[in-house]
Amino acid sequence: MIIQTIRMKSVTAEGMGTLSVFEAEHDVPFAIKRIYYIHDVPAGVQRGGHAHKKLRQLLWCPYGKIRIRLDNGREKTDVMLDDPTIGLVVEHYMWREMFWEQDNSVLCVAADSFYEAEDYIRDYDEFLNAIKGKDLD
Ligand code: T46
Repeated sequence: MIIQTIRMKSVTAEGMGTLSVFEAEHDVPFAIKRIYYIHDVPAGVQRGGHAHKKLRQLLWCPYGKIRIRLDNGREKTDVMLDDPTIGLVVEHYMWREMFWEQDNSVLCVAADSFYEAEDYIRDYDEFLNAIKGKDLD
């Protein structure tokens, strides 16, 4: 499975912290239409458990530690988001599960489309059927 990550540009000011930035279309391989974030999550919680038909997203964790399990129907890979300067590109037809490894870790997401409930596949067997015959990475 090909895992695409993006390292953000970071500017550190001595003793004053770091500013990290990515730009839509320049650093992220799509135009961004929606930003959301998931917060106030206790450690041990699992979210996700779905794929998208069209949606492409960039996930990053500005604070804490979140494990992302990606499953393309043939293989599964875990990616640990514990570095605020790393973004993970999650393409369509990729089953994802998110595991909160640390209290109050924040998951930020930049998405290429507005929210559409119909774009979700929330049943794993339906996901496996949907990817049959598709030429996906
Ligand atoms: C994803 C992972 C990484 C909205 O009303 N608008 C929105 O833009 C979103 C993203 C969600 N919602 C509603 C839909 C549900 O009633 O918020 C509720 C929680 O959504 P969900 O259970 O899908 O949350 P997660 O954390 O399982 O998944 C979310 C995204 O939905 C999903 O696209 O890839 O984060």
